[in-house]
Amino acid sequence: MASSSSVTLSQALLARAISHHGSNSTSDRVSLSSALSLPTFSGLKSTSSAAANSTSSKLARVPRRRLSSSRPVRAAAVETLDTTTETSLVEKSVNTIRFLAIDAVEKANSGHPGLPMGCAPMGHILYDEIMRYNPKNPYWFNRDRFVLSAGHGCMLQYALLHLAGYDSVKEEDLKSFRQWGSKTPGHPENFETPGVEVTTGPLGQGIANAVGLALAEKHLAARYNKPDSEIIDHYTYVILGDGCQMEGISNEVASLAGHWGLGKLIAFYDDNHISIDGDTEIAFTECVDTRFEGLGWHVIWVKNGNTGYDEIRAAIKEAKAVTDKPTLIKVTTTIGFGSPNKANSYSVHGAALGAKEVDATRQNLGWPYEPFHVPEDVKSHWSRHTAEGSALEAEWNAKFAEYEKKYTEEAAELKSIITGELPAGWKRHSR
Ligand SMILES: Cc1ncc(C[n+]2csc(CCOP(=O)(O)OP(=O)(O)O)c2C)c(N)n1
Repeated sequence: MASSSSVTLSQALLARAISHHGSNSTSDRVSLSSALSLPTFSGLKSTSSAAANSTSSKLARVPRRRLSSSRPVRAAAVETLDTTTETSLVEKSVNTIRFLAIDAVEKANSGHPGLPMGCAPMGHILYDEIMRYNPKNPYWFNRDRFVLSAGHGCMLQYALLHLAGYDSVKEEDLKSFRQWGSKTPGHPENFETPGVEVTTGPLGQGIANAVGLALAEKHLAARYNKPDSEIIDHYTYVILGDGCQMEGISNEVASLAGHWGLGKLIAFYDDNHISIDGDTEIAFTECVDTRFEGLGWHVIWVKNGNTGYDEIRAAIKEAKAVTDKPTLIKVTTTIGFGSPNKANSYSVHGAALGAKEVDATRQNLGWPYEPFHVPEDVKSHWSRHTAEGSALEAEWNAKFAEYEKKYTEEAAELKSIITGELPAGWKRHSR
């Protein structure tokens, strides 16, 4: 069982967050009680990658690498997939993410389907295999953080929160995408949607916030971790696109992250070569890799972000092994992956595909389901995150209770930082 003090800590966190969100709903209170139940710790499973790669060779080509002195101009892509290939669970989950995004944007007749369709594989791996979080308590303190710096692609984040079991993004919320007052606004808002860490949309801002989150982790770890208890230990993951890379602020914060050696910051650069106006060849041809290396980052290139699940997994493993530098994983993807006539073009960046192209994409990816449908095997695969998340939090609560016994002063200080409550008698001390 969690100690009463760790329960108090959890409650304080949740209460503060709920009041911050202006919500006092029953579902939030239910979330708290499930967050505090303590099922057996089962550890995180990873999905099989062998099956996932079985169709890779048949899938679409990857855009050419940017920046060499003789840059070739890419031809517009037309992707065709062999739909008779048996679909593995990972691919099915990835396609679920793609179609939730396609369907929500279609229903709203507004939004950005291209990024979620291209980034679904890295999104799936992050939320299903890598990140530690508790969907029933989005405010568990030692959770991994995720920031979608390319906030326009927010249907990616909403689909992931939905699959992971966050109460903030139910099916009806996906169906209310971009509607007034919904939990799924056109860009992620941390005060609207529990599970969204920071508001993003202005390009470059998210990566800046992510640097701040990673800095906070490093600072708190340095101040409160003890040789026998790493009480602060979480990663910050971020997805940014070409648009974020073009913004000056992203370079400034990347410089600071490199200077500070933020080893637990892992950024995925969605290198899809398309931006709002067309091919990046027309305006953005710098070598991002060498720039980041110059800023003190470890840089990895995943050449096949569309279907290279193992490549993505290996890159994350390598990134975690580099503890003294932040890592940029450049993931080359195809924007609008799976759309036969719009993939790899700016037309899929910020507009609904249109009924005809949605049908063609369903055909192309072999997706026989109705809009917003999550296949049972995908649902059941993801359902384990609720128990696993509660177990992770319970394990941390127990660790904190031990820490508190040994390091009373530090624990009190840390609690005060986490909850924002000032220590008793602070007025007296401030004079
Ligand atoms: C600071 C800022 N300027 C302009 C915009 C408008 N805008 C939204 S998305 C976008 C293009 C983003 O391109 P990219 O990151 O390549 O996204 P992708 O095309 O891959 O979806 C722009 C210019 C913005 N959101 N923020």
